[in-house]
Amino acid sequence: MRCCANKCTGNQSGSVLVIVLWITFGIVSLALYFGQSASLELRAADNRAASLAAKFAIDGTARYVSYLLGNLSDPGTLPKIANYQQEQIQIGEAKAWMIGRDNQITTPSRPYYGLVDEASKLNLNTATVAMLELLPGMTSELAAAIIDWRDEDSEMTEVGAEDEIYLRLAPAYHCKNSPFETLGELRMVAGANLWSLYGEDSNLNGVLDQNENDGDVSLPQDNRDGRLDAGLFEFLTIYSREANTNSEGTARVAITGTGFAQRVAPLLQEKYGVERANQILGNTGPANTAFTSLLEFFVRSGMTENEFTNIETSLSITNGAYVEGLVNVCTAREEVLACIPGIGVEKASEIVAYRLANPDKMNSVAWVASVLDAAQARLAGRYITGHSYQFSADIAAVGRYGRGFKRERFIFDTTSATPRIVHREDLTHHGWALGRQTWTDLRQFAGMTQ
Ligand SMILES: [Ca+2]
Ligand SMILES: [Ca+2]
Ligand SMILES: [Ca+2]
Ligand SMILES: [Ca+2]
Repeated sequence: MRCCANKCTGNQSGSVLVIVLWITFGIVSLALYFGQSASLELRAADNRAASLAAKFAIDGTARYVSYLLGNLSDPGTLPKIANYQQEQIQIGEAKAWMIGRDNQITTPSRPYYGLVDEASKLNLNTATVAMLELLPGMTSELAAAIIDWRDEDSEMTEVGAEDEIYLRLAPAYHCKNSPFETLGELRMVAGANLWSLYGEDSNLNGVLDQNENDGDVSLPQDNRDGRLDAGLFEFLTIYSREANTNSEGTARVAITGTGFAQRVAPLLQEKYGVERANQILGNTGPANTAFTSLLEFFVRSGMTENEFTNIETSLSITNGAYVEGLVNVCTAREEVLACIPGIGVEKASEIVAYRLANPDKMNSVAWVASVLDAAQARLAGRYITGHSYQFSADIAAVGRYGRGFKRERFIFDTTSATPRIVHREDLTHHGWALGRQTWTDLRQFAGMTQ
């Protein structure tokens, strides 16, 4: 019996031990769970704080850009890189970058930082179907559908699209029949798809990122040829326009229509004296000659480039309030220049080479006459300008330790005295856009400070 009692006591002690062990295990698990949860909560709060800091950095950088554009020493030109800060802009614990474009390089492997000139692109609302068709990645169907989308009528062009196409879609919608108000609207036009709009540049940073040059290993699909085959978003804008006033706010002198000589004479006399003014007007031909562009006026006037550049922003080819959609020949990339009649693929590379060799001339359209002959200049003139008044700031920012990545694009219009933000768009969903090196640098910095 004693033996049995001892055995029972031993069994009971064993059971108690197991229960105690289970309870201890439970308490430790709970402590670990709450510890882990608190740590995750802390991390999430830290990320939220970083992303808020990044957002404030973007807003701060946008204000900086607004100030910069409101105080340009040379209005109508893209600010020189040396004159402002465009990368690693420190705002509190956050840093911001302006993702730009180097229009002299077709396939950059690392981001270029700076403001982007919207007039360096083709204007979706004014480009002709022939010009649109020449863009890389464009099809004749999409080019025709773009014209049908923006024109008032519902008469379908041969390969285009009007209501009868859009109303058959699910969900159905109407053809717009009025100008594009955002570039993103292009997604709704028949024939547009991810490939035609983005090409290989899935994060729209103008850089050939690793996943954009690895074939099908990761999205997007790409041809792994070491070149960035950009989509239409890269080459198009809807914002380019010039006010029909000069930098002092006075109306420009229209050189179209009859009686242009009487209108231009006072300006020429004021700048260059009566004798020279008469010479210039003598060169331009009969008093009622109409010019289709400032470049044509320059070519026929026999003025020197300097003489013309001094009065260029006082002249205009319209009586309207604005001239819409001219391409800035001083900043446009080769693919855009190739779309312009009179320039084309043949002359586009010569234009780019001339720009590189003559950076000091890039505030006028006059130098183009050194690259094109008179007939080509006459064709090209009505589509080009030497000035820009709309700039985009594609601002990316990170908070503490490189966390909380955010990105927004702002379009600034400087045609009035105070720059206005005419469009603002969140691009964060396109993912990391600052290149591999910045990613590595930020991670290393985080490792050292954490
Ligand atoms: Ca239409
Ligand atoms: Ca890219
Ligand atoms: Ca890929
Ligand atoms: Ca490629």
